[in-house]
Amino acid sequence: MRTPFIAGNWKMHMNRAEAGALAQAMKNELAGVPHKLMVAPPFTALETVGAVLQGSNILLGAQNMAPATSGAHTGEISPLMLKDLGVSVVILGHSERRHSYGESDALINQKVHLALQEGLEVILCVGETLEEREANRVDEVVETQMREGLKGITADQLDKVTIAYEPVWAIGTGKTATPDDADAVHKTIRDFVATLYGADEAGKMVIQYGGSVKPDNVKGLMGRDNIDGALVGGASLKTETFVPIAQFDR
Ligand code: G2H
Repeated sequence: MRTPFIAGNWKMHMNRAEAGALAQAMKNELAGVPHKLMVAPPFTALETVGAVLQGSNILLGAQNMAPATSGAHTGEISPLMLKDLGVSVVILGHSERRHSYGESDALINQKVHLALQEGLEVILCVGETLEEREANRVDEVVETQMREGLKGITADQLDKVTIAYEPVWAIGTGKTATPDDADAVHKTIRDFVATLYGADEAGKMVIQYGGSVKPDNVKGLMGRDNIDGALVGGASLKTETFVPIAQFDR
């Protein structure tokens, strides 16, 4: 059985006081939830949120990291700096990084290697644009992102990797893939993990869905065989919406 994994991606929202207050409310309301939980505040609030989450069942995540541990990388954040702040999970290859900041599969692969080497867990995001979906290229796109993103990663290392399927057309748009649409791509992803690493690893792989997950669609999505969790953006910014998502029950 795969443990459901619900993660909040706070993106570029909230100052330290707001983030700390939200983390405190989530810590209180989500104590005892049996799923794996994580929130990824902006870098500037990591220390504050990390301090609040001490002793809670919510992991501290980061939204990105540099492909290097130190040096002349103006504006970047090293995995060592993230670990120093208590971060244990890093989101890599989010579509906003790929599409707004030009991150390539090769760069994302470098980051995946370094994060795992440094003992961080990775959420590797994959997903197609609307144009790619309309051209019937969904499988090809997610398979390429996975093959290239995971290049050189061993089966042993894969235990620390979660895949997040985020169709770009469903991100922050209010459009959600139907449970059928999402489950079909999740199955493609799982089958592809089997091709790369074998059936055992594929069976263990936690695959999150991301893209306008809300309290009223979470149950339908999580009820599907290949959907093991969610990477939640907009709805992770309020307890009223994140708490019911995180508490979902199949
Ligand atoms: C997809 C998701 C979280 P939202 O980016 O990563 O955001 O739930 O706002 O679509």
